[in-house]
Amino acid sequence: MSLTDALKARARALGFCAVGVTGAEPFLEAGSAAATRTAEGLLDGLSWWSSSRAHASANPRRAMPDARSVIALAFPHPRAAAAPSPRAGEGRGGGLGRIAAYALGRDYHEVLLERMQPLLGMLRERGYAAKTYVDHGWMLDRAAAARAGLGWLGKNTNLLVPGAGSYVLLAEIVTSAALQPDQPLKKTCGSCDACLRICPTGALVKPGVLDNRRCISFWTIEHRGAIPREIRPLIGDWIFGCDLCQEVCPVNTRPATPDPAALTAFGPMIEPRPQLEELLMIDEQTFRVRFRQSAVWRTRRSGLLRNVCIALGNVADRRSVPALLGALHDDETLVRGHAAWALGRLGGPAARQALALALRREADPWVRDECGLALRECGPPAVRSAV
Ligand code: B12
Ligand code: SF4
Ligand code: SF4
Repeated sequence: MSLTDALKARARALGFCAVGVTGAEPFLEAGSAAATRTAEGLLDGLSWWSSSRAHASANPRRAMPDARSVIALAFPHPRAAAAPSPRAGEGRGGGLGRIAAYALGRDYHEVLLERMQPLLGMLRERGYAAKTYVDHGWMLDRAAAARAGLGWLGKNTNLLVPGAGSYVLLAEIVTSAALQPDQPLKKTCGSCDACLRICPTGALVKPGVLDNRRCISFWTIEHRGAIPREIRPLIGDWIFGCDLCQEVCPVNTRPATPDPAALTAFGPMIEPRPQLEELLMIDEQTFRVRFRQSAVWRTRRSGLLRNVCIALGNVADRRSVPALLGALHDDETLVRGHAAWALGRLGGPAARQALALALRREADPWVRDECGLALRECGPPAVRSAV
């Protein structure tokens, strides 16, 4: 068996649902697409992204000048069983949030890096150099996967793997070994445009082109600080990431059953539709225990609770008012300001009274602004008070 075939067989045995090889020459077209999109502002907001990173990420030889091949790998991640939305009046109120499927298990960077180690060992024991990339490395993961024939780039920008769909995470091994390359697939999305139509923010500005500053995934995961008021209503009940453009994708409706061993790698899953009110009450220690192993950790407690407040404002169930009143006293200004916004959306006498009180005691200028705007949104009090 050739080294290429042996590596592929081992990768499959390790739970990767697709594996392919491409040469280490730069991804010229993808690199120039990334550079153009960066220049057009479509990646604005990502503090760690830059034009030079776009160029560098298109060159697998950047960190290994003698690289000959790129092994592209796709690993399936767990998906929550489709849960029906809670009907109005059900449960104890406040509604449920939604967490993107890729974040439900253990942080995938760790899972994939672990799974790649035996492949690295196979290369290194034969004297070849080998370097791993998973997401945060400087590499265009989707371009590598597409050129190595793992799947095709969908109109929602995700890589679609035949038989497995887009609920996969991507990684690469750049190596000095000269492996047998694969050819890109000829498949396309055809006339389907379901993802473009479902996106609530219009983030998919053209087929295959995403405007980062409109994507719910960006706002709820990557953005630090306050979320612009005009974006908040569009976020719906997502509190970490967004899967809408994948959920409607017909390629994902009949995915091959992922290897149970591969799914075990992600460990116990967190709740995909957590109770929003309950989340709003978690302290730093509880957040640490509950999310330390998951990608949700990235938002820290303040970012997650900011998102929870927005979801509560969008679910707009007045039974959440007491929980939001508590959040007006949170130590984090980010949480207090977004709690005020949510109370403005819910309205009613209790929300109005709490916002008026908060306005009197609040010292932070931004939170004060949010309280004032929320009070206006609540409308005039039913009975005019003396104050
Ligand atoms: C920045 C980033 C984001 C940003 C911006 C996304 C974006 N579209 O650029 C935000 C925060 C919004 C985001 C969201 C998500 N992300 Co993200 N993200 C990344 C990251 C770190 C860099 C992506 C990047 O370089 N973008 C710049 C654009 C221009 O490049 P690109 O998207 O990689 O690829 C495009 C170009 O290369 C071009 N291209 C490629 N070949 C060619 C050839 C030709 C001829 C041309 C013209 C163009 C072209 O088309 C590609 C697709 O648009 C990658 C990891 C990585 N290192 O690659 C993960 C990654 C893309 N994300 C991933 C995931 C899972 C997600 C989410 C699904 C998470 C979620 N559920 O919330 C969403 C999906 C949103 C969406 N519809 O894309 C996975 C995608 C897996 C897959 N099946 O494709 C990746 C690969 C991480 C990983 N290692 O698995 N993400
Ligand atoms: S992840 Fe959500 S917001 Fe982003 S492009 Fe897809 S549907 Fe739109
Ligand atoms: S929903 Fe349709 S257009 Fe969008 S990625 Fe899937 S197949 Fe392609």
